[in-house]
Amino acid sequence: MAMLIKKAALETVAYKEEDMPLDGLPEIAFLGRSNVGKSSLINRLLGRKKLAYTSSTPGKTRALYFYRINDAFYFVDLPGYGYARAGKKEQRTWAVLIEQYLAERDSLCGAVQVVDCRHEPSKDDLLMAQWLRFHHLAAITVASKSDKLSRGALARQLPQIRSRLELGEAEELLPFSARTGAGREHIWSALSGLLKQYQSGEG
Ligand SMILES: Nc1nc2c(ncn2[C@@H]2O[C@H](COP(=O)(O)OP(=O)(O)OP(=O)(O)O)[C@@H](O)[C@H]2O)c(=O)[nH]1
Ligand SMILES: [Mg+2]
Repeated sequence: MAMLIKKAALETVAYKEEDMPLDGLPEIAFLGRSNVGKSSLINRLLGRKKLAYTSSTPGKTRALYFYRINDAFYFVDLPGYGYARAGKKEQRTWAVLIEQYLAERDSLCGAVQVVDCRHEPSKDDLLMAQWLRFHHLAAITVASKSDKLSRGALARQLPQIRSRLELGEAEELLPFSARTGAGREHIWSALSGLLKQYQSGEG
């Protein structure tokens, strides 16, 4: 069942660690290549069409956007990686900020890695998946833009994505379309699981 969203609002746009919220609410980070549909996924999950900024121009999300939900947890929309047209220096600045956030943030309870269901995951996608596993960060993988493939093509694509990202059998790979909303409920139940796991580990 989808979660009931009573409140959802942008709390903070963080360009550095000092900008991030201090209230200790659990956070779920959304990761993936630029233009893969992270912000669209957030909007669809929350049932708010224009909360997270989306664009057909890649590389638009350049900071960490903290969305506070039901005064209970945050969704954190991270800048997309692998955006070639950003300068090298700018790419490094993002990489440091993101890596520091993922490695050190105490209130981070899980990550959603988004890949485009139509394409073989990139080297950056694989590195990110391996990094998350290495750091024992609970993660689910979402295969976005499923409306762009037929059912058959999607069914053929999913095992390939799974194998390329070296996902174990117990790890979730969930197809999703921000256009139709298909897959939304499964993602919510996985996210509820991450939040519960975190809350039970805390006390
Ligand atoms: N058909 C289709 N288009 C989608 C879907 N999700 C996102 N898009 C489109 O893909 C483009 C990028 O979506 P965003 O949500 O802005 O992607 P992002 O990952 O947040 O991108 P950055 O912020 O640049 O890293 C937009 O034009 C969206 O409308 C989907 O499920 N289906
Ligand atoms: Mg975005």
